[in-house]
Amino acid sequence: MKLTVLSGGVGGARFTRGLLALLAQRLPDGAGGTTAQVTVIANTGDDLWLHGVRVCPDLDTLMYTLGGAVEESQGWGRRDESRRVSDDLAHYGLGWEWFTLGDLDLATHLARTELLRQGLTLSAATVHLAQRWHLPVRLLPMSDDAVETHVETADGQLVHFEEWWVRWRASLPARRFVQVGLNGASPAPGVLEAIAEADVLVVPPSNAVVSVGTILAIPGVREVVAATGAPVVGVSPIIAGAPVRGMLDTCLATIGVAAEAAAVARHYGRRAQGGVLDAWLLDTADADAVPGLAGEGWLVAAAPTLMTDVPAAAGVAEAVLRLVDRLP
Ligand code: FO1
Repeated sequence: MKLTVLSGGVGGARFTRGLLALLAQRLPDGAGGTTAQVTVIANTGDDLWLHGVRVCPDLDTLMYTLGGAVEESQGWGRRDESRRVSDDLAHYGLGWEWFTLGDLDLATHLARTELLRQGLTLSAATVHLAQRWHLPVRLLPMSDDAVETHVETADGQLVHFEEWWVRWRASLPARRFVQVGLNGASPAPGVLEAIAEADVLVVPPSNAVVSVGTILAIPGVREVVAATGAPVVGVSPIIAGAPVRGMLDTCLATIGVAAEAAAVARHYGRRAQGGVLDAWLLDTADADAVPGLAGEGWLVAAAPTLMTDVPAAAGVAEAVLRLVDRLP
């Protein structure tokens, strides 16, 4: 069984970790894992250069989470982290106090940058880094070309998404999101095949605008999602009118979409109507939206979707597979 997940950072990583736990029960490989093949296509629009190294927040969150090294209280970064290097860099007046690299995290960025400078693509560098973590998934960047999400602020300035998100906590009024480099970008090797040849394609509760939205914006990706033989199931990133973490509501408002589970479904759209989804899973807190969506032709279900721990995330994955079973 081949499953493909389009993922941003924390939400997609936690969902995928739950999916793997469920698959290990349902399709065990006898060694605690699963015979199912899971491919994760990661958003790289948050990537940035800092201190001369290439930082890939979503790839790293996925790698650390699925590799068992993530700082669970944050959902990103390494466990048992220290900050000796970034503290000392500050004495040189370099870097930002609002976005710092831990010492262990820095090893990842140094390794990635070394591999890139040897001429490896981001995909090849990611394969190399992932081997150390014995990842139970194939981890693909959405593209080997640099695509960076920026925010156009009210005064027409472009601010890198990470600055807008981390430094300003999305408080700078945003006119729109701009994926710098998008037009010349191609899907990374294996991305289109992973979508076209999947038995199940999942859009997890990642940021629908700047994470999943950016992956779908890579030339050629949306068309393959629309055409894949795989059922495409989405999980709402909004619960009871609010994002579980971060400022997705502000991102949605920027593109004129309400911070409601049903509104995000409609934003993605049903494939029968030129959208990208076949089914939508929302939280029990939003069960009142089910009849309306069903009346529009959606296959929709309500289930607990808060991924507080791995069993809870496995429950979300189970609800997704139950929706897959209900598709014609
Ligand atoms: N988030 C923060 O709120 N503060 C930070 O200093 C910070 C540093 C950082 C370094 C590397 C990295 O991969 C992620 C980091 N993040 C930090 C998290 C980052 O903002 C999130 O992973 C992205 O928002 C995901 O899109």
